[in-house]
Amino acid sequence: MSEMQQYVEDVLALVKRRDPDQKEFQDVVKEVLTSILPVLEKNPKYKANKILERIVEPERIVQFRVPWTDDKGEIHVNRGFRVQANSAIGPYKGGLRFHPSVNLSILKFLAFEQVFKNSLTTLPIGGGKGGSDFDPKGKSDAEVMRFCQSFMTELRRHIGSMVDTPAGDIGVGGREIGYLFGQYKRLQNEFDAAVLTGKGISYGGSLARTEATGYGLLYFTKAMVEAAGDTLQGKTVVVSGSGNVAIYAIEKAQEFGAKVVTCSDSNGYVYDPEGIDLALVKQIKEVERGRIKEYAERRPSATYTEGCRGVWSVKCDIAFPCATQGEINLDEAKTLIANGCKVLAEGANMPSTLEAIDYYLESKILFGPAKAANAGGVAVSALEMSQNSERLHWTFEEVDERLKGIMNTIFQNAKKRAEEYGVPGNLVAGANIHAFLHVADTMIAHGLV
Ligand code: NDP
Ligand code: 2IT
Repeated sequence: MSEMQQYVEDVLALVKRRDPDQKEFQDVVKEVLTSILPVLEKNPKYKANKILERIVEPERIVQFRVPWTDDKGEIHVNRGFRVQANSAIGPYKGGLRFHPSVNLSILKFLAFEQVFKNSLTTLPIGGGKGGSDFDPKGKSDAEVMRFCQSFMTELRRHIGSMVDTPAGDIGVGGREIGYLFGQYKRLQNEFDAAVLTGKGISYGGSLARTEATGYGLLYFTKAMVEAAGDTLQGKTVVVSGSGNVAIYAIEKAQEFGAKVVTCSDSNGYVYDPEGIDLALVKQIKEVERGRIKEYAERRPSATYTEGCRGVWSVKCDIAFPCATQGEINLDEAKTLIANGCKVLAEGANMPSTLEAIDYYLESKILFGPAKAANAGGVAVSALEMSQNSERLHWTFEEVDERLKGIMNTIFQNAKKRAEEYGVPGNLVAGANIHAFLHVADTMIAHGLV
């Protein structure tokens, strides 16, 4: 084992020893650190500056109590968190997740991933993530509002447009951002627009932010597929999830001439051989906040299957996991590829297990890893902050053009780095290396802080 291999092993062991129960965090650290080995070998300064030990340790973690009352007057107490992972290249930036599964391991993994993703956007944003184990499902608007107000009453001490700027993620969309912003503004007595992104257009939100992650995923995939001499036209596509990312991934895939035949939620998936009727999905998920099962009840060509993981058994050319972490394991990756899937790009964060990723790489399919492929959302969040600073609104077309440019740049940079470091086609390594160099060199420039 080389000195640098040993260094990586030692840091992975340290992470495990410090937080033995944080499986998601350990996995993401392993993915990144093992893939940047060629950089460490070439540049001993990263080891000399203890960059790995520093980068795996969030700069700050806040955990707090979130008490709120439901519509019957009953009191509930949730946990709130903000993980401020790295501010080398800009204020902490990253979403808030409201989901019963939320814990420190998941938020540390998301915050760590965000540091590298944000670096790839080329925009000046550090990395963070936060959220709560609150479950918005089945709650009234008034309950969600009271929860958001209580959550922000504490969170506001730790954020600000020059400090940390949260946005949405699972369970946090326009409604939640509105309530959070209203409470922040009231408590601070300050209209600090860029403190949150994903805002409504009427109070400083950016056009195309709602669409950005899904559209960006497709811009990235288009660049990747075209670089390999193919197109998206006529391809059969499997999508998981039916939330913000999934909906706008489906929209752009259809615009590019692909046929999307599935979408899902945590209960099950729908298969529609005629192609997903996106207006119906939007009606059910965005307007009615219903379940995807209802799609099959209203659409004669579609069938519904209980259990969301079955979606990976549907034959396709291209797969876009857009629901959550760990949704594709090795067996599911094998099924996808055995059925002819040749392109997989991640809309969700860490949807594939480490073993599944290794299998994609071995199989030489075109693989767009999450931090590169889904960076469009946070990129447009940063553009929202730019517009807030200017006190101006850009047109949808202007934001969308910039998003396209950013996604193309991310693809090109990852591709070039993979070639430069002797692993051509491996965009996992390419993206991690490109992102790491930017963050690590800046950390060194700042001295030991
Ligand atoms: P939404 O809350 O809008 O939608 C989430 C979707 O994923 C829903 O269909 C949900 O189904 C499903 N889902 C959530 N948790 C699980 C689970 N444990 N098992 C199965 N399905 C699940 O979230 P987003 O669309 O915003 O986020 C989806 C993914 O994309 C996440 O990994 C997020 O981190 C990532 N992402 C989001 C960005 C954004 O800008 N919003 C940017 C980059 C990445 P159900 O309704 O049943 O819970
Ligand atoms: O995972 C992500 O990149 C997001 N949820 C978006 C974060 C943001 O700040 O827009």
